Amino acid sequence: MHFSIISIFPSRVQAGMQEGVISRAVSEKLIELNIVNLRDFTFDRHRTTDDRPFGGGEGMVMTPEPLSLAVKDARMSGVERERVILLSPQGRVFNQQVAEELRREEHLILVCGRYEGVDERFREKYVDEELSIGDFILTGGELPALMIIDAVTRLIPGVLGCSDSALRDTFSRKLLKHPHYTRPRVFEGSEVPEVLFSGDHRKIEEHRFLESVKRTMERRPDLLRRASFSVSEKKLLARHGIDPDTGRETGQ
Ligand code: 4HQ
Repeated sequence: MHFSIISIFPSRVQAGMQEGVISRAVSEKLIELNIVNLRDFTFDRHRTTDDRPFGGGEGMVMTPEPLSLAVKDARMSGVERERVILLSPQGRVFNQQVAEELRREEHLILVCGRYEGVDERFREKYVDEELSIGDFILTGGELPALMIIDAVTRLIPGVLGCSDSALRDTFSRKLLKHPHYTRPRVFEGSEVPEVLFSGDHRKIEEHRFLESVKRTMERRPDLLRRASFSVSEKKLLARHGIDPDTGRETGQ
């Protein structure tokens, strides 16, 4: 899979992917990254990428010409599934489902805006989709682009060590993860739950499942309403006095 990132801060984008899982995915040729310096597509002495807004008002707007030239330059011949994504708080909110959808593309061109945003005509003519990573305002689209590359890359087969660990993750099953424990067995007076030493794998799985449901109920009840449980999971929840729909203790 190919990723192109268009930015006026190419070194910051580079720095954000220099170690860990993503850089390994690059060296193992599971993904290819192409960082495009937007200033390479300016022709004035100051290499300008922004200008004052028509109609007046605060802030600067990114001019459409360099952005359009950078997108045309990033395009690859022979690639059919290509998507130009603009990072912006006005976009569809990115989540695990969107990450899975993007994984099916061959080439993502991620456009990182700065200032107040980009000229509307660039958006209309070149952008396939706007994505937001959440309801807050950042200084630029570079971190959102890195987050999207990270979330999509770990879904590519071979990127994570354990082949199916991406599938068991928190959001593919719409439940939060159970608590994790490792050594030491006692930390500042707190012990690891006894059941985890029982060697009874069925009991351990049941314990973890119940902890997941309880956490989800406490922290993200919105997720629980969308979770679906198997017959045996429902029975287990009922045995522990938990309503499978609300996660609440039934008191029975
Ligand atoms: N910005 N999700 C403004 C974001 C953002 C977000 C990126 C700030 C674009 C022009 N991007 N620039 N939230 O806050 O993606």
